[in-house]
Amino acid sequence: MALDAKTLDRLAEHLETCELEARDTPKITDEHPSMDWDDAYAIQNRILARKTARGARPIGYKAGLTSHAKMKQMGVETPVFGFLADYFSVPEGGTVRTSELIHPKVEPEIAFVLKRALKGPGCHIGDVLAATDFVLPGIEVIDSRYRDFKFDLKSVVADNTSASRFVVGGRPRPPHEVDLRTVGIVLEKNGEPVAMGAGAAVLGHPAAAIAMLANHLGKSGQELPAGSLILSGGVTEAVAVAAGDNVCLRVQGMGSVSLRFT
Ligand code: 0L1
Ligand code: MG
Repeated sequence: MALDAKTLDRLAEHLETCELEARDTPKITDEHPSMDWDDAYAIQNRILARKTARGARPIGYKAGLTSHAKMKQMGVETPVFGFLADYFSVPEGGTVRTSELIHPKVEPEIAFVLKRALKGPGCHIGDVLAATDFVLPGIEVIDSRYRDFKFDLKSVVADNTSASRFVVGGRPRPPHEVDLRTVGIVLEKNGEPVAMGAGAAVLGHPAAAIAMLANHLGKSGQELPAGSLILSGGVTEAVAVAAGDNVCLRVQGMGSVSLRFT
């Protein structure tokens, strides 16, 4: 690690305050260019610890930058991982207040819910499918705390991979009833299709993102617990939203899920 504990604490407090007060900031590597990957995940873990100390509950994980469309949009090449806290969750058809966010964008995703714990290393797509209870449509609302979404990967990891809100719903299906590679998705904004794709856009198979996450956590002796909800990453590039927008994600054979922004 390149940063000391005091600096990690200070950066976690800074980024979480930006989240809670909907304020943007320059990317943190501008001031700490030597920050390494362990520092970045240590800051993210400190943000989680701050939230749980105030009574928030971790309910799952997310993989980000798992599709070529997203990687190209952000000019990066590696997936990243973050956590989901209970207050990120919005009810199906529910409302997101844009006054609580900086510059939200939405991503169409396939969500997984596990019936058994998953632990890496060596976790593969087959393990993921065997441990999955059901898959369902999800819309992630990302809201990077970095000014104009200008960041590098380590800064993004420290900022909990831009996680802010999400909704899941539609028609949950056991994973063996759906071909997650060919499943089609359409994201609509205000009734117009704005992005479309197929599950294979996520690392060839969305379950591959979950396997990568399990292997990543396995490096530090952690597992994905049974019951975890995991967002596998945007199938398409992210779409900017503003107050007044209605967003709906339709996933072939899995119904639809929607959100509105006020
Ligand atoms: O979920 C995601 O793919 C977001 C990863 C973080 C980068 C961004 O803010 O787009
Ligand atoms: Mg995402």
